[in-house]
Amino acid sequence: MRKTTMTFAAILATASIAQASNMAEMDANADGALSVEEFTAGHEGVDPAVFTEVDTNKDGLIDPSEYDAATAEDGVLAES
Ligand SMILES: [Ca+2]
Ligand SMILES: [Ca+2]
Repeated sequence: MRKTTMTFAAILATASIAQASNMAEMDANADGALSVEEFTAGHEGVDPAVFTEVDTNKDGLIDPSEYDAATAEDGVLAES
């Protein structure tokens, strides 16, 4: 019983960390921005057209502010 509770707590902790560093985890070359390859690898099954939508300044990279905007409540990547 005790072990089950501990495991559940560990899963919760891991989930909140993953949420916070989501973009950093997808940033495979650690340049602080997401290429279309990094973005589609991080969002399995995503339509590449979504990348274009998230990349609001159309420089071919998603920077943290663009990613934040996309994951905000009314953003393209908002979880429904
Ligand atoms: Ca990158
Ligand atoms: Ca951009």
